[in-house]
Amino acid sequence: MTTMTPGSPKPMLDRVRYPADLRNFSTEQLKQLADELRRETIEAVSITGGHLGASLGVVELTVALHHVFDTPHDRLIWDVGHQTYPHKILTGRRERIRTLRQGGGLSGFVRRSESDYDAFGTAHSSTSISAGLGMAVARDLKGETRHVVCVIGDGAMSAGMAYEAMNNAGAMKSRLIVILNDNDMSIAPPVGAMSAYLSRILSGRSYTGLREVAARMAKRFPRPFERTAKRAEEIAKSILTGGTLFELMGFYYVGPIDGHNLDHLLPVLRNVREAEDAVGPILVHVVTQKGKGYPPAEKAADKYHGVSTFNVVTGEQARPAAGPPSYTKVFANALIAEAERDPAIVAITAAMPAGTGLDLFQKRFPHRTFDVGIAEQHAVTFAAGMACEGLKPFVAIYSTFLQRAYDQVVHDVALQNLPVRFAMDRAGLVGADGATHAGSFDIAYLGCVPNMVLMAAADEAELVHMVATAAAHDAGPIAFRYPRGEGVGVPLPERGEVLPIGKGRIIREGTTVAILSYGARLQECLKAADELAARGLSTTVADARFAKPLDRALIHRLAREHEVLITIEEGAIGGFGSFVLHELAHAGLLETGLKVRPMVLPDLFIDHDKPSAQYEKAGLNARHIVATALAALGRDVAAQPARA
Ligand SMILES: Cc1ncc(C[n+]2csc(CCOP(=O)(O)OP(=O)(O)O)c2C)c(N)n1
Repeated sequence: MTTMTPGSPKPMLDRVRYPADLRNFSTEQLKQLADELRRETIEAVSITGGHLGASLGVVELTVALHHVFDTPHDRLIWDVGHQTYPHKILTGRRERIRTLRQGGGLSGFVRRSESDYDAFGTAHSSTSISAGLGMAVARDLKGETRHVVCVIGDGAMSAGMAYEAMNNAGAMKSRLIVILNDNDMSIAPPVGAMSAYLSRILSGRSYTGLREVAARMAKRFPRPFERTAKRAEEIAKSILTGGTLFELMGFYYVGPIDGHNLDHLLPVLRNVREAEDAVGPILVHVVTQKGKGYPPAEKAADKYHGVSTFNVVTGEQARPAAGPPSYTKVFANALIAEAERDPAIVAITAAMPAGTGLDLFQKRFPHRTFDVGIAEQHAVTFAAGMACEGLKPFVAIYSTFLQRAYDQVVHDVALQNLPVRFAMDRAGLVGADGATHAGSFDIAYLGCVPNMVLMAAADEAELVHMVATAAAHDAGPIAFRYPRGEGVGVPLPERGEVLPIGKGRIIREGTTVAILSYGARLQECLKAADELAARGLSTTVADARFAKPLDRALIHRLAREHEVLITIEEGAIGGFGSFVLHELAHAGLLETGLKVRPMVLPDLFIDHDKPSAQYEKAGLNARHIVATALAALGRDVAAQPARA
């Protein structure tokens, strides 16, 4: 167990700038290095916040992989990539590790643009085996010799993509090494038959000793390797069972192995490296502990999956100052209130019960909550099936993860006009998680699908109404989006009102400039209206509420009665503003001299940073709205707005 004295010396780690520096270390030196690396990781994350638990679970594995394999020539692919802080420290990024997830600093995930050691960019899960197989095939076609190693967690292994890739790799008999990092945790406890299967393998016996693994490998591997293995280890009597599923898929299964024991890990990985040529794809089942070596993490229910900054000695995390409740919490409470009244309401999450607030719903309605694992595609079609039978499913999902289930939304839900409700959290920019987690595209990708109704909450009270509206809407699919973080502090209604479908609302009346907001930039619009008023420009502010169907009467009125019409949304081009332009064009309202200015997220992936800095970069703050209005009117503009 690591004793935590912040800033204590790390002589072995000081000798490592790149993995080449640790290749000649002895096992004892590697053990010390692992201990120091764990401390360095804890100290860094205490300053930055981030995904600590997963990183602590792979410290020894990271050291062993970089010791045994010739990275970056050998390709090391981390699934999700949230466990790579130790990998970053060992691959030339130690000096920058305290900039993790900060503006201009290191990403909290894996990025090809950040380092040659980051073989494949990740953050959304379960892609590693597919990408690794692609690299293995490229290697073979090009006549190269490198190894390809994928590290995938038991949670990530619950997604269909992982099986699609294994199915393909097994059939191709490709030379590929998959390390299954089994810590018996996803973000929440893992769910499903795969998790039960892995537990069964483990419960049948204790960790496989090195001898047993070697014996088993010797038995199955071809002659030259058999001799080496025999020399190295005496043959154990019994061949182990377990891993059958992987073997049926064409993988050679090795394990389970204690992933914190370098005496076991190193020789097994060496053997696997040498034997790979002869046996095709190999799955090494490594057992680790999330949060390993840091008592506060080991004790925490979520094993410190994601933490804010914390005190290294006590493990106490910084708490944000008490403010308005988060949108996530408001959503969960509103859904619970609706479900109290309507027994047909059920809720579905794809491995994100806490992130989506469904942990609260689950406490109240355990039998009406369904965590399907990291399986967004399945979640959507599963909900479609429920809707066929008269249930009222709410799929609570981050906008970015719904991307994965697009065909299911189109083909299984919308085309059959099934009343599935999509509660899309993390709509828009998300701060430290960065571009991979931003909800930028849902307005565009859902807005073009027939039968969909789309809403966006301007504040947390609106969100309560939208939950009620979605619950009442049985005519077809409906989706509502709301941002990450806390609400704006408006009073919450006692009970959600069912909103008239396709109707917006005027918040403030004016005559010259009209700002039509879709979603939570409304507060910035109101600030902008104040500033414009201070410059003598009378401004109307409206909240569209719906992107589909559009409130055509409202749009026509704003177009006819103002000189400038600005639309604003926290989404990419192709969304609400595009729909409004389309409407205006067909209504002949673009020929009237009206100046229309759609404001959207710029056409770039916005890196991790503080949300305020991200909005500044996106050009979606009050001052940008003001500048856009002034520019449209040909007035002097101090600040130029960012454009898509
Ligand atoms: C497609 C997708 N859905 C959901 C998530 C959110 N998510 C991030 S990590 C994680 C759990 C991963 O569990 P596991 O693979 O076991 O890794 P561990 O954190 O336990 O090391 C989830 C659900 C994601 N990154 N990608």
